Amino acid sequence: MSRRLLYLAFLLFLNSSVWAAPIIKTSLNSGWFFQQTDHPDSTKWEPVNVPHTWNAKDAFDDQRGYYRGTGWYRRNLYVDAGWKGQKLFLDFEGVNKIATVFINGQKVGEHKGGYTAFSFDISPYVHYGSDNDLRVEVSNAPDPQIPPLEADFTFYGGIYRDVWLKVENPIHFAFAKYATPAVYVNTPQVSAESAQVKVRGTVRNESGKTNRLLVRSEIFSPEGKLVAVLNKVFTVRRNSDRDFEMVSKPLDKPQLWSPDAPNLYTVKTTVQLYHSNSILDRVESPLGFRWFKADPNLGFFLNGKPLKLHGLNRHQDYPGLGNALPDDLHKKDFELIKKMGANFVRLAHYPQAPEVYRECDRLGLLVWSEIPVVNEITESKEFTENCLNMQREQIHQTYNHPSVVMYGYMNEVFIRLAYTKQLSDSVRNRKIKNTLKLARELDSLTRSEAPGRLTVMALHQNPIYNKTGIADIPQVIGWNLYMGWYGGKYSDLGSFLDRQHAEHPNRCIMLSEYGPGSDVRLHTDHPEVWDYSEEYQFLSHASYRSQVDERPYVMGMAAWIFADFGSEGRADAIPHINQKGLMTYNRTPKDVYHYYQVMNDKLPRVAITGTNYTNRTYVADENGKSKHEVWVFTNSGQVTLYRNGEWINSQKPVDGIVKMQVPFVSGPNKLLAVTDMAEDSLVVNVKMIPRKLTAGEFHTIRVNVGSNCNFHDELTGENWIPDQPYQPGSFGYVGGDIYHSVTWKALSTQANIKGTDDDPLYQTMREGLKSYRFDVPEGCYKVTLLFAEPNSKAGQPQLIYNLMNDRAKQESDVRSFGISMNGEQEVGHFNLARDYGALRAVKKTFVVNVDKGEVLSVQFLPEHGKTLLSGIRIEKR
Ligand code: GCB
Repeated sequence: MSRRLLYLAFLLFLNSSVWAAPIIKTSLNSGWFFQQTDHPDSTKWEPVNVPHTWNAKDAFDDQRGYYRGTGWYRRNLYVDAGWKGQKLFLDFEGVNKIATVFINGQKVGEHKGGYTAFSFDISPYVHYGSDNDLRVEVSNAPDPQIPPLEADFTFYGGIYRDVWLKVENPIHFAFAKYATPAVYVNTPQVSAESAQVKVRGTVRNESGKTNRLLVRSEIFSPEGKLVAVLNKVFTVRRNSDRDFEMVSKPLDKPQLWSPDAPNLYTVKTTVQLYHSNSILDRVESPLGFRWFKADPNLGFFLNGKPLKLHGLNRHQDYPGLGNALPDDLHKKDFELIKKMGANFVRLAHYPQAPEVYRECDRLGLLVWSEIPVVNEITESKEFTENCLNMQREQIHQTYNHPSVVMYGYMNEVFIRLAYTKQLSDSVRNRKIKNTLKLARELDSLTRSEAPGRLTVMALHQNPIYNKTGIADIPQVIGWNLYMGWYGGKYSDLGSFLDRQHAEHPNRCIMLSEYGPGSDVRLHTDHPEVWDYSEEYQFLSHASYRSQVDERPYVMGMAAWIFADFGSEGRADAIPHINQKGLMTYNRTPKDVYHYYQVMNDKLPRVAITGTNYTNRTYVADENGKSKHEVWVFTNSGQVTLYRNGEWINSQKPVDGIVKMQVPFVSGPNKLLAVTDMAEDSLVVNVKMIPRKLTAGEFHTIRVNVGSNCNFHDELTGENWIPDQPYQPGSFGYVGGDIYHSVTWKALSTQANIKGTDDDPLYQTMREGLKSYRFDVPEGCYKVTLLFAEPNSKAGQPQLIYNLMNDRAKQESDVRSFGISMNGEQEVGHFNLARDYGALRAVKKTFVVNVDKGEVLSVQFLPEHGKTLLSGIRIEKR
């Protein structure tokens, strides 16, 4: 053969062995236009890209609520003339929560549920070789038929995950039904010695002709080596589907998948005409060789060995973006989770982006994935169908991921019922019966669609789950326990778990949520429940960790939660944000994150708490120093602490923690913690306020009145130090009590304080105080007082029946008082509610001269109700 002919033959060979037609998968994320309205107006389109949500801003503003309604998206879709005869699909990875897709004005389909993917065949609707008008109507309006009905997170609306266009050969793996290619991979037999791989699926033939087809799966090792090939030949009649199934011969010594060694194989499955090498469709699936089980006495086992699950829960939002995250940010989160040493993640409370599961496979994170049936159900056929369908979608879409070990379907499903007092017994019993019925249906669907995975449900701390028997339905029970926050003490955890284990010895249990809220701006030497200090959060997590680790029957624990997240109705120290994160909303690690990182590490580690508290203001003692506890945590032995090179103390850790008194000096304090094998250092800069305010030069004092916490204003770098009773020569309050919110008995208002970002400063206060005193040297001072009226109903017109109700009356009472400085009345009839409204930050500054022999005393003179004060700042001019 001449060289020319050879070349031609080579070209022919290339042509026939690659693709019959291009299989195109291309993102459609750019070039959209959006309108937040029921009825789009042709002039008002705003350009956007997806991922997109319309609630990124309004779920965080000072108004109550956020837009829950309709939004319209549109974009042009040019359809190539060459695609005629192919199948065109639009894939949406997630739209919250009802999406209706139109092409050129014709309805293509509708999808219900905000957290699973869907796919529509648009081939019949498009014009080839021409522009097409693609529109999506989206609604996140409350809908009693679609879970979640209510929950402690924001239901951001929009096309908030990626959108894809796929162009496929008419013969392809069936996928539109569950938006996932119908190729399912599992391991019917797997051990360290050998494993078998089963590949099953469905081929759809929309070619108009009956065809003989070859399906081939190639299994590649983590290093990319081809280790097995499976083939199946069959005929598919025209316009029909055909299922296939292939099982490999045992593969010797598979590399097992685990958190320590996430060895990931790949299965490449193709379909082609039997008599041609042309590949018509192909799918790549991850494959991990692993097996697991849960044991009621011995906990969780992976690959035959016990493995305590140590991890966390994760929500999917981010500052400024709401839930509309690019994949890179999902990836970043999971890398941070892995870096913390976690081996387990609960995807709360809904299926997350496809990238998330890929990352968990890659990084070696065991996953609990669940559908968003939260707090309560609707007793209807439609709701049941929507739940079942969501669970089917979740399972089909995540089936091949070795990381997924548990499928959940309910979170605290009786919490609404437990808090609704006025129900008659018959209604209550009916609701319970219907919830159990739904749980059974979801559980059996899960077991049949995902055999080998564990079914799971999360419960809140209430006997109703045991009494009704709902806790006996799934294979694993997760307890969401907030002892030491919503009630009780954090040391109560172990006894609760022991009781559960004793009373239900055949049940596999784990801790699926726990942990207090915290704010990196709040720090204290005297942590208390609800103070939002990092210190309280730290102590509580450390105690939970040792209580779980001491109990082999507890499968593991998942902290609530990886990072702070948007929950519009909340009023933590940052409004609209649930602050129980191990990281802040913008992913700054809190002490607890470092704590888990150290405890999860197999290598010796030690770390000092307070990485977000390195600039401090302390009041000096007689020696000009200030003694405070420093906490060090370690997974290894004795810890020695040095301050600026000076030996402070050596101690053995208890539950991984040592606490040592350190006399801080003014200026930098370099703390160095050393164990046999590891060390950590932290530089703490201290501004010292002299004990006697007349000693030395006086500048400024800022006091976070009514609080045990130092508040660090991130913008100005100022510290507002904790409150103290008056001490002669120094400063402090005279009289009054710490304000406690009526609803939560919390230390603070638990309300959004409008007009400030420094909510914690205003949320805590003293009520009924007589005066605030500073024994300052003579001079001219600027005195700034901070207030917020805590009673949300104060100053509102009263309904007559409220007068009968003491609490309502007390709440609505008009508070007024006078303020005087060193005996001179400055303000009378000061009425916060009348002049500023309730829950609004108010600052009042006075200029006061302190003469020789005088001190500075701010007096509060009650007129109606109690006096109050949230903060006070004294600056020498
Ligand atoms: C829970 C819920 C979770 C909440 C959490 C909390 O038990 O399952 O959705 O966000 O408590 O912070 O109160």
